[in-house]
Formats: sequence, structure tokens, C-alpha cells
Amino acid sequence: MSRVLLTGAAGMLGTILRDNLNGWQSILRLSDIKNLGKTRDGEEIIKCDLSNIDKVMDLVDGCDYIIHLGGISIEDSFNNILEANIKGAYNIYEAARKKGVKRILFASSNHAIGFHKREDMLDANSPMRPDSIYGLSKCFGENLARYYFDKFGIETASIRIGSSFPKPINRRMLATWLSFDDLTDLVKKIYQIDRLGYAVIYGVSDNKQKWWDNSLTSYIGWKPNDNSQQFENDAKLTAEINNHDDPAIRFQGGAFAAAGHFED
Ligand code: NAI
Ligand code: 15L
Repeated sequence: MSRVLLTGAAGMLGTILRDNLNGWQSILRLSDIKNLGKTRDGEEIIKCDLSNIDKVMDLVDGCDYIIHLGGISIEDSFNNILEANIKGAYNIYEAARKKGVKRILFASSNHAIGFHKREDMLDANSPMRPDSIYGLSKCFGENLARYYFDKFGIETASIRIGSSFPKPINRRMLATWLSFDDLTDLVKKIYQIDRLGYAVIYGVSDNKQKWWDNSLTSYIGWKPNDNSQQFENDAKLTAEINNHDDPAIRFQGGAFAAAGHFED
């Protein structure tokens, strides 16, 4: 019997994966700090604050694969990000080590590399260039995952998710969009592959505009099917004014790169 843990299950992507992964493995264990509603067939629900190590130990117990989405998903204060994202990720990996979990999908973000220019084609070996405290917390999570692989053999796919929404809501997302179906395929593929090792993968659909090259992790065999081009002529996207000097246009991280420092 396989038990898959999904953290951040009450969030936008968690809610999608809750539906899409129902019945995929024997049990989907859902967790969030927020309410998750009624338990459905094939589900277990455990409410948990990821910054509480004792609770996370119990949460991870008995699981085979962790899809770690839980945490703050936008810019916030250092203290809030420290608790939810940095301590939260550490607690997940430490619990995985103690409870014998061998594979994790870590929801990283394009904001770990958001200060690269849009003309730069990045791959898995490109240096991190976080554009926010939030992005820095994803760099920590990726390095944490790398450390737990090198030292303890726990395999991780760090997915630098672009923009996973029902459809692109600005011009930037024509390049960064990841459809929910492509995300779901990727989550399944990471579990199914015989040997994962440690992998950095850009979570992006097969869009016409490309900033990220996943050829270094082609051994995983994930091929996104969707393409943002179908939304290219949406009125909202064509109406946007492009000022090329604006940091939000120059850098891959968009508004996160252009924003001031959160604590100011
Ligand atoms: P979301 O904000 O909708 O969901 C995050 C969930 O984590 C929320 O339900 C929240 O209650 C939970 N959470 C926050 N702090 C917690 C804590 N201390 N303990 C337990 N749960 C906590 O975000 P979304 O869009 O669903 O993203 C999921 C993951 O993917 C996040 O880690 C985000 O950083 C990452 N990601 C998402 C992208 C997107 O385009 N949706 C892009 C890049 C990364
Ligand atoms: C992220 O990391 C955020 O979680 C999401 O809300 C979007 O802002 C996304 O990046 C993006 O860059 O579009």
C-alpha cells in the first residue's frame, strides 16, 4: 500500500492535486494549517503547522512519497517565511529521514532564479539568483534537499514552478505558465521513475516563449503537453503596456524582482 503526503493541500495547487490524485495511490494524506473540509474516499486529513517539528514527525509517519507544497507562496516578512518555509522545509526533511521516506517533490519557484534576465536561457545548472525573501527560502529548500540527498540518499525533485494558474493572467506568464494537467503529470512521473537522484526541473508547460531548458533532466521523461499560445490574443494580455526598462519586464521574476524590500 502506498501513502502519499500532500502538504499545502488547502491551497490553490493543493486543491487541484487533491482532485487529480484521488485514487491514484492507495491513500492520499492531506495536510494544511487551514481547514480541509470533509474526508473523501482514499483520503486522510491531518491539520498541521509545518513549523512544529513534533507534529510534522507524526504527519510524515507511514508515508512513501511527499509532495511538499505547504508554505507561504508570495513575498512576506522574514519571520513569517522563516517559520513556514524555512523551518517548515527543514522539519519535512528531518521527519523524512527519521521516518524512512525516500522521495520528495519540493515545490520550489522561479523566484529562486528571478534576477536572471529574460534573454538568458537557464538550465538546471544555472546559478540561483533569488528576487525576494520568498525566493531565498526556495533556495534554502533546494539546498536542503540537495544536502539530504548527498548525506542520506533521500531523492528530491526541486520543481522551479513558473506560474501555475488556470491560464496566464499577464504577458509574462506566456513564458512561465504551467498548466494544471502538466503539473499533475509531473507529480506522478517523479513518483514513478525508478531512479530520480537529485533533480532541478523547471515547472513550465511547452510554451512558445521559453526561458528554461529542461534537457539536463530529460532522463525523467516528463514532457509537458500544454502551450500558453492559445491565450496569446486574450484582450487583457494584449492591452498590457511594455516598458522595457522596467525591472518587472527585464527580469524573469517580474513583479517580485521589481518590488522593494518587504521589511522597508
Ligand atoms: P497557496 O498559497 O495557495 O498554498 C499554500 C498552502 O500552504 C496554503 O493552503 C497555506 O495555508 C499552506 N501553509 C502556509 N503556511 C503553512 C504552515 N506554516 N503550515 C502548514 N501549511 C501552511 O500556494 P499555491 O499557489 O498552491 O502554491 C503551492 C506551492 O507551490 C507553494 O509552495 C508555492 O510557493 C509553490 N509555487 C507556486 C506557484 C504557482 O504559480 N501557483 C509558482 C511557484 C511556486
Ligand atoms: C510564485 O512563486 C507564486 O507562488 C505564484 O503566486 C506566482 O506569483 C508565481 O510564482 C509567478 O511567478 O507567476
